[in-house]
Amino acid sequence: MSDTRADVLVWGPMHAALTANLARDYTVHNRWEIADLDHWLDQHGENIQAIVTSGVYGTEIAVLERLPHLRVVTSFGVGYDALDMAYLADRGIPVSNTPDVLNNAVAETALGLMLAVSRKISLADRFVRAGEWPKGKFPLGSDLAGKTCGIVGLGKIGKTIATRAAAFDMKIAYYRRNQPYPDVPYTHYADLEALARDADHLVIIVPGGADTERLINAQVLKALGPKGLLINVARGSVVDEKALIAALQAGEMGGAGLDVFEDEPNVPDELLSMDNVVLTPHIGSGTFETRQAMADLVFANLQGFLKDGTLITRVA
Ligand code: 8YV
Repeated sequence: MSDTRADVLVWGPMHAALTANLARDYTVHNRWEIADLDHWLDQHGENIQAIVTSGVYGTEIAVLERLPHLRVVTSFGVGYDALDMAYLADRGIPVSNTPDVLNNAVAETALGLMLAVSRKISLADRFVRAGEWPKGKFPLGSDLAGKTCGIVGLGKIGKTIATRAAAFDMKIAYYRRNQPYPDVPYTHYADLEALARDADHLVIIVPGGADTERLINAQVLKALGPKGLLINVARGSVVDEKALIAALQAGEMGGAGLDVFEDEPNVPDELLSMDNVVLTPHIGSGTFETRQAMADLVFANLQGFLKDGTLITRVA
């Protein structure tokens, strides 16, 4: 079968450069534009060789089962918890993601949220816009300097966050269940609650999925204490959102900076009304430079695989 006009199923709207590259080289089918998917799968399912999806869109086994000649899944994003990895592995279908190219952007988002929450920047902006400034003083914030940044998930993005937080003169500590990493200078905690107790900012950057589901539970949030701040740039699933709301309502923790949520794009009403919480719409990797690099990497993976079976950044 010729690889040049391979049939590719695209799961949801993608970055414009990726969309243009796909349209140039392949026969593209946009899943979200297919009115009768069941009928379409009967007609075209057997032609599909590749899927392009994202860490947000994921996959769906009921659709994958109707693609008997599927050979590869290329995903936009580093996290692949929304993809049916076990099912794909059973069928021997490899998956690629976009690691590394987004480390800086996600780390910058984490630092941005840390600053926004501790210096009340979103609240200060609302204060000025509402004409409150002439009427009185804005409340004080807290320094990052001298505080402890506790990182949950010291992978590549976690380390990138660590170097940036260290540049703000923060002390760096991290949680790892078992042994410390041999090659990092930061303080290791094998006990997550102990890290939460000692951290001023608890920054979550572990992969999503069953292993980390609700890792940040009521006990961890309580351990953070009334001044402790939670920063989540990982996945909503990692934090028990109901427990988070309860801890914030009870004043058991100081505040939160959240880029990810349990049921995106829906954000619980309780959070919307809290002034000590900064909310962003999953913008961790959302910069021009990074999204372009992610788009290029997805395309390079797809092209490489369909040409000669090479996946540059293969997950599994
Ligand atoms: C999204 C992310 O994938 O990389 C990840 O895991 O969460 C993000 O980069 C991206 O926003 C999908 O559009």
